[in-house]
Amino acid sequence: MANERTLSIIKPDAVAKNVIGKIISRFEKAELHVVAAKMMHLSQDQAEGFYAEHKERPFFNDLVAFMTSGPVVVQALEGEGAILTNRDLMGATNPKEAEAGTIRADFASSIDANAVHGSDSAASAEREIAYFFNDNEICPRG
Ligand code: RTP
Ligand code: MG
Repeated sequence: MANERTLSIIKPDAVAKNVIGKIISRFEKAELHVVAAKMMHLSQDQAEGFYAEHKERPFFNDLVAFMTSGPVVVQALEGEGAILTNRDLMGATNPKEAEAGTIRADFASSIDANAVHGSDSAASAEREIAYFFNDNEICPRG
């Protein structure tokens, strides 16, 4: 598998539950390395731009309201097959359908407050990492 980068967001519900470390620990155990990170409170424009692909979906306004409801932790993760590895660690979008032991099964409360975001393809990962980080904010592994 190729070395890849993916974008992860620890969403406002998980930050409020004080499980940032527990979630990042799952990435580390799966050999995903944090190569960029910042905590931020997204503006309306930042959240709308980030989720632009969902603009026409019925849940778009709720999604943006939720993502701006409190601080998030945005990270770029790097590792072998990082995009799929992260999606596997996250589990299904709806925590009721997420496999036991996944981040969403363990920490998410609902389909809206579902603890984490992860890029779903190489193209999304590239766009999403560039959306939040300048090149000089990414620290490649030594
Ligand atoms: P994410 O983008 O946050 O990593 O989640 P995902 O790929 O698993 O799900 P996606 O289809 O991209 O949807 C983005 C977020 O929108 C909310 N959602 N609500 N009410 C609904 O039917 C519904 N569907 C999606 C979720 O919070 C999802 O994470
Ligand atoms: Mg998605």
